[in-house]
Amino acid sequence: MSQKTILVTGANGQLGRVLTNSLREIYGEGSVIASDLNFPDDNNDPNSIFLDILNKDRFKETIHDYNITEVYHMAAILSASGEGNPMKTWNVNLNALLDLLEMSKEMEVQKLFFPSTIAVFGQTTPQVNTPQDVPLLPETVYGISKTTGELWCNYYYKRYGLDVRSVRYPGIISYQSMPSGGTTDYAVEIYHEALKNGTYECFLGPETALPMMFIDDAIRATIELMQAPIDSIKTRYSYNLSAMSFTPAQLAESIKTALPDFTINYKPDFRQAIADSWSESIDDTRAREEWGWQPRFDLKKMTEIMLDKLKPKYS
Ligand code: AKB
Repeated sequence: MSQKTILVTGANGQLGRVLTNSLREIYGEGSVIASDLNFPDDNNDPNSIFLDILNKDRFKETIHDYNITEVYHMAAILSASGEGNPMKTWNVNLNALLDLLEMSKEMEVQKLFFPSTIAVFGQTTPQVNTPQDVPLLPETVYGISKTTGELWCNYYYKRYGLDVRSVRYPGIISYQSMPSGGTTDYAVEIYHEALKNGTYECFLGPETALPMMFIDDAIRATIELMQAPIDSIKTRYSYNLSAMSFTPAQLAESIKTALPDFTINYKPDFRQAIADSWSESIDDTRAREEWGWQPRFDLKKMTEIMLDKLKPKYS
């Protein structure tokens, strides 16, 4: 067992929850402190704490009081919600990261994980097989904050030697909790609605291809990156990360193989423009070469698991 003490911010979010559990399986329950603004009413986890990351003093005290050596900074406002309150999104996604980078430099934090996203891409980016190094011109405040965050992470590594590691997550599909505030959320909602009502109204058009990833791959990527030998991590802003890419129509077809009566209709809203500004698919050669990344789940396998896991909830 390692001596590290880990803090997960945003630990009640879609990724944070599953990540916290996986880290506890590896490092032990008491070595992973879960923090968030809200937890479920029935939460009885003794290692969970309320933490508002905009409260800098409290953030600092938490790192000090728990002797935190590693932080997975998962707290963020996602693309669709972010457009509702750009200044708050900037504060949460960027200013709190800057506070954390500064605290990490001054305190005992040795390693930091920063989740970036395909939202850093924009109209200047080749949309198919988007390479690692491309001009970034994001169009959402979420994308702008994550692009800037990547640059600051790179700066703290180069200037102060802080071991910051990061991936650009695609849309994440999970059965453990509902995502909220993202443009890729349709790809989770659709499974719930298929089982509950047999039909789904999609807020993106049928041909909108986006990069996606099953939660198990996303969590394994995060942990493998953080466990990789320091010399292998040569990219300090953020790694492109890829598993699969599909459209709402293709996802609906895959659900129909198990639920033939499932129907879908399309009513694109403001999230269509956000999706249209992002990549369709990602080239993650750099992650594969530098720290051995390999996805394990494709659309077929993921659909089987999603329907299997969610079925008891609706039957
Ligand atoms: C979102 O849709 O905003 C997120 C993301 C792709 O980062 N899931």
